[in-house]
Amino acid sequence: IDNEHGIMNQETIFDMIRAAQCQRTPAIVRCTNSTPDMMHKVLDMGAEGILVPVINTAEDAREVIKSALYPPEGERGIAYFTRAASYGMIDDKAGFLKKANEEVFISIQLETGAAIENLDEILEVEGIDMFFIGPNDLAASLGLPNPHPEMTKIIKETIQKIIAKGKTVGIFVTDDEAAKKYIELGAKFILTSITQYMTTGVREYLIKSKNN
Ligand code: 3PY
Ligand code: MG
Repeated sequence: IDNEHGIMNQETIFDMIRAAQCQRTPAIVRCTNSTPDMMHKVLDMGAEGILVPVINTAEDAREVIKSALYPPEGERGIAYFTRAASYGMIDDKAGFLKKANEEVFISIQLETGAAIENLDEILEVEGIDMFFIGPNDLAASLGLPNPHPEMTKIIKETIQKIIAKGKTVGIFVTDDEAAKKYIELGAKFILTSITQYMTTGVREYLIKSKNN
């Protein structure tokens, strides 16, 4: 549920989380930024996880962990009346906090030259479940077009480094070829946007209708 670039208010995000879960699909919300209030809100709504953009340093990554976990591991504010806490219908409060910390899916986006430079330290941060590469921002940050052979090399090396640390990689793709390529390289989480499939279809349709 993309609330970095998607246009949604909190109620819409809440509905989308519930709709996903009705289909037994875990809901992961891409936050607008790394401010704690955004993460707290969507986790209180009952999202299974968060994806946090533009993480540049190990310190940034640690801040995300702090926001996503309840004490003692983190600083997530506690409320037992939220949807995440079954609206107060829990008896074992300590057990609830522990389980929430164990189960929350925490992922961060590596999408700047700084993140690539600091990758080794970022990968040392305990508790990040997935390291997601954002090729568009990364290319812009490095002053490169995308696609570009240098981008391909950097992305491949980044994927290899993440996997060598025993961690999980995710990446954004715009077509099935790229998805296949990154899955072969070891990516386990593929993010895409439906809009481009619609616009590609519309373009093909317009070309065909012009030719007829
Ligand atoms: C990027 O490519 O920068 C992304 O964040 C993809 O979602
Ligand atoms: Mg991005």
